[in-house]
Amino acid sequence: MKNGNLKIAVQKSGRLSEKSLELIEESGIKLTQEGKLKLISVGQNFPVELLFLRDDDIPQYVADKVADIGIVGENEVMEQDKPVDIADRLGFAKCRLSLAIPQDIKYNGLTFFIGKKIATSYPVILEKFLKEKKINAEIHEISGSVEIAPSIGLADAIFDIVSSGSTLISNRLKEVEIVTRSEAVIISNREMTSEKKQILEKLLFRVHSVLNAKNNKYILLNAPNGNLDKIIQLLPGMKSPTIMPLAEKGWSSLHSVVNENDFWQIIEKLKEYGAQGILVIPIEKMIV
Ligand code: PRT
Ligand code: ZN
Repeated sequence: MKNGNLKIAVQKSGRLSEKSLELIEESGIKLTQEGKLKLISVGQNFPVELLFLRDDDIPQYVADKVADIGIVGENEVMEQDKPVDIADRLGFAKCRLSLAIPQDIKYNGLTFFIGKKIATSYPVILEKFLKEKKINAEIHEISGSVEIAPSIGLADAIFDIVSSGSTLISNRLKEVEIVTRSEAVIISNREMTSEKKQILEKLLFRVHSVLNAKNNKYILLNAPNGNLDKIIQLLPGMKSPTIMPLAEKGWSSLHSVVNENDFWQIIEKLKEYGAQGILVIPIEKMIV
């Protein structure tokens, strides 16, 4: 183990673990062990070392330089408020932190919460929000199963992570206010050596090319020459689309890159403009 390795804290087991390791591996980094059973894993072809920890501990460990960077939910970063920087947003483990109340109780705005008891595992985020909104409520901190608090008479409302919303529904609760949103982020220590900063930059470059590739698709199609102009407008690509004449007169083959978000809309238009033989191919890496 070299001292100069960039130490990356990742969640040992939980919602972030698999995607965190996948991202590192897709960035071309080969790790020594099948991570999960071990406490540490080392990059064989890139100077990193992975530390497997509980997600709650990651912001503190990064602030204390036990790890140089970490992959963690933004909610933990906000809650713990440690002196770390957010180096990148990763687009997975997306969720929201919301206030919810029993389904059968009428809700008419934030003033509902005045004088009420709210159960949560995120007291810091909630307190900040209530203060900002000048709502005086009682925060009851509990560490797990927050969603059952109203039904057992422990609280009038809850403040918790919501993703699909099914946990709320099965506990007869309704989401009434979205306080903030969260996704997995890379956090970094604020006093890294220039050597480590360089490794981080290289890593972030790779991570971007993986994330860009996930968000884009390579598209090939045949188009009637009469509509090429309109189709080019639709498919700007990375610079502009590649166009090659087909053996069949009056037709061209066109290659480009499209963003996942606009994908179906673009396909519908392409069909309208007479495109045929449309092939869509995943991209493994995308360097922009
Ligand atoms: O053991 P360790 O402390 O490491 O893990 P943990 O149990 O504290 O965390 P884990 O693995 O459950 O979650 C890690 C991170 O994933 C969180 O900090 C969030 O950033 C993110 N995340 C994304 C979620 C969810 N979605 C999520 N749905 N974390 C928790 N949930 C829970 C939520 O608490 C609620 O009980 O799922 C339930 C709601 O889900 P829906 O789909 O029913 O709405
Ligand atoms: Zn945790």
